[in-house]
Amino acid sequence: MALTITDVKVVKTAPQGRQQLIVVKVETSDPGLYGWGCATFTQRAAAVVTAIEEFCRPYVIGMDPRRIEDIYQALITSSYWHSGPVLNNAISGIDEALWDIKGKLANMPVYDLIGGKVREGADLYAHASGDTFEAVTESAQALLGQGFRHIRCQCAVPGLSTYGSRGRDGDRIWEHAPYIRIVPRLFEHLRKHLPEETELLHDIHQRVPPINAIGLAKDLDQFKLFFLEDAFAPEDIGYFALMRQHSVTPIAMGELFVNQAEYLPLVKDRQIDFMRVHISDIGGFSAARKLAAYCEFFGVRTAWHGPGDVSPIGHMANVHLDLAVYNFGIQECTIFSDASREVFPGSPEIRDGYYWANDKPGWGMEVDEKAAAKHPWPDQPLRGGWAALRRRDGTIQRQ
Ligand code: GCO
Ligand code: MG
Repeated sequence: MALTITDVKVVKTAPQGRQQLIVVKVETSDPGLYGWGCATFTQRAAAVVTAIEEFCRPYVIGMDPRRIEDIYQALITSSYWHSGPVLNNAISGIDEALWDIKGKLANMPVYDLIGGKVREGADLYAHASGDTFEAVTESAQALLGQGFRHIRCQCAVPGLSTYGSRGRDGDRIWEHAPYIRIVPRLFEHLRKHLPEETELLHDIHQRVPPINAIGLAKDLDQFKLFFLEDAFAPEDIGYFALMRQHSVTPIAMGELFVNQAEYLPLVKDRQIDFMRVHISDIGGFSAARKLAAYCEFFGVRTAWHGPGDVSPIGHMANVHLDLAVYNFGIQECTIFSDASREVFPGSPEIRDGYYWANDKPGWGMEVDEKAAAKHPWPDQPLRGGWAALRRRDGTIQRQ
């Protein structure tokens, strides 16, 4: 039977605070058969919308939506220069929508299309933060009380705009030296006050010179973290070999990767332990399932990026992989607002520290377009871009 793509629509919504979410709807010649995909890149959202509407939409209309891999490869090669977060997110929106359609055609959840469940739920980590060690401890204790077993802990550094704490929007000043002095003391405090079985995580967010990040990992060895994240920027991944010689703290990396040339060598050389790409940033579900299989052969576990600037459709794509991929490690979670759940019925449920999918076909999710329209993107001076972060002397600092 002939089946073609008849339209590609972009839904822009912000039901979860300032995050400018983008989801893509692919419609087909079969009335009522459509799919949803995540194309969210909040700091350059308007550029992704243009890439979808001006380039991807006219290119895929008329194609057979069942040919996911062919469409994915065609979209990549339709511009000689490719890759990068804008184009990859645009492709992801379409790619993930095609997997949703495939599941609906097969009357199966996507996790069944890729081999079926190997576990029932996706074990999660949640975020604890605060201005003092005591506040971080209380925040972690509250999460333990909600059933989480894995907690990422971040503490404000006085006077500095610290990643992962409320101090972030202050004066936009950052110095790494006080930070690397405070973090080991934070974990010493947490180990004294939290139950010993608590799994602790931390995100450096590429804000420290590479050799100091190696020193920090070494200092943290004694606290037996579940993982330490983004010790280096993608430009500095050459330092991972040295990291391995000095620390046995498990290493997570990947949310900033956009191209396989960046991440495959780290896996092959067993220099990281957790691969945590932002799935839409590498091109979507098709790219991520291949990457998961590659990682399995090298003993590297998955820990897909799951912050608030992934749409709930994107979170669900994470969860379908989490359920079906043997080498799953952990899943970062976002606690969805009520408004977000109204816009995205069927979003992953959190119970007992796990994300649960439902057994409906495709992603098992819907987007309520009327509810989405009630949450337009907010006016922002930089249209979602981040204001500069600087050292005290004025030097621009990676965020
Ligand atoms: C994480 C991330 C995020 C990013 C954010 C950038 O580990 O969850 O570091 O918090 O900072 O996604 O837009
Ligand atoms: Mg991170």
